[in-house]
Amino acid sequence: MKEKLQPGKINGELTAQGLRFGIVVSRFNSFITERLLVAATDALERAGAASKDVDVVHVPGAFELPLIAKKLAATGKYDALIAIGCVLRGETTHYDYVCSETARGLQLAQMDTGAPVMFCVLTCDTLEQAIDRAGLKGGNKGYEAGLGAIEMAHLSRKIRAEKSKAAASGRKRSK
Ligand code: INI
Repeated sequence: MKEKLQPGKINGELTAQGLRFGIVVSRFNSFITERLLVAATDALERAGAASKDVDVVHVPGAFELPLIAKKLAATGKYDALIAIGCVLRGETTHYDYVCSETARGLQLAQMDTGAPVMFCVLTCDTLEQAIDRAGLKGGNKGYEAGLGAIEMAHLSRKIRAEKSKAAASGRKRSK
C-alpha cells in the first residue's frame, strides 16, 4: 500500500527568549491603544522576552504607523514588529482612507523588508466595539498580536536558516 504523505513541518514556537520586538503605537484613541499595548507586552513578557529586547515607539495616529514600522524593520534589529492602532468611524469618509492606507502600508512594510509586522489595528464602528476587543468580551487583540509576533519571529528565523542551508548544499552540489 502507498505510504501516506508525511510533510516536513516548520513550526513557530511560543517562546520569546532571545527574540527582539519593536512595537509602534498610535496615540490617537490612546484609551484603547494603551490597553492593547499593555496586553501585547504582557504576552511577550510571559513568553520570556527581556525588557532590553523590546522597544516601543509612539506615533500620532494610525496613518503614521506604516512609515515608522518600515523604518524600524529596515534597521534589521527586530525579529518581528507589532503595529497598534484604533480607527473609529466618524461622520465623514476619513475613516476609510485611514483604514485602507494603514493596512496597505503595514502590509508593504513587511513585504518590502521581510520582517513580520503584526496588524493590531482595530477598525470599529463604535467605541463599544473597540473596548470589547481591548480587554472585554472580544478578549484583547494586543495579546493575540503579541503571540502572533512570537510565532512569526520563529518562522522567519527558521526559514532564513533553511535558506542558508539550501544555499550551502547548492554550492556543494555545483562544485
Ligand atoms: N487616527 C487614528 O489612529 N484613529 C482614528 O480614528 C482617526 N480618525 O478617526 O481620524 C485617526 N486620524 C488621524 C490619522 O491617523 C493621522 O494621524 C492624521 O490624519 C495625520 O496624518
